[in-house]
Amino acid sequence: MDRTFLMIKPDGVQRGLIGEVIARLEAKGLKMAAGKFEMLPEERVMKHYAEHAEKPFFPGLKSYIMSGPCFLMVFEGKDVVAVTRKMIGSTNPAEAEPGTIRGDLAMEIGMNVIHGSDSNETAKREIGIHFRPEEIISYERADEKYLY
Ligand code: RTP
Ligand code: MG
Repeated sequence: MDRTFLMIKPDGVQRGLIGEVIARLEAKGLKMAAGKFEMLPEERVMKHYAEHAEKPFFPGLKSYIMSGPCFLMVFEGKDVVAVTRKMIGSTNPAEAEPGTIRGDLAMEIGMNVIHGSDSNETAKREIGIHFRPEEIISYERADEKYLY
């Protein structure tokens, strides 16, 4: 089964949107396989955002992502990376379509509620940065036949 790494960023947590975001993902037919609430240590932020380390927005991004707790998740489902990227919407919430998480719930690029892996390869890397194998749990949901 495909997996992705999703993370509700500090603005999403502080605005009380954890439940709203998880509700959308569950209602879609995706399954949570891991979840935890924590302040990200600097070492994992540097690894997670390595591709952006030299970008001008990186210092702001780093201090924002470490400014409060995040809610980190692994979700499973058929084509879960593509499906969740579509549900999340464009990086800049001003350009994100209505109906998407960013399109409905956010206003600016620096505070766009949620992160989602952008490929299967990235997902594998990001899950490895943030979760130990034993934190990812296999279990049955009552509505398993409606999950893909
Ligand atoms: P994410 O990685 O958080 O899911 O977002 P993304 O793929 O849509 O965007 P990405 O290009 O990977 O950028 C990562 C995060 O950096 C912040 N950013 N700020 N000020 C800027 O121009 C700028 N560009 C990117 C955003 O918070 C973005 O989600
Ligand atoms: Mg990205």
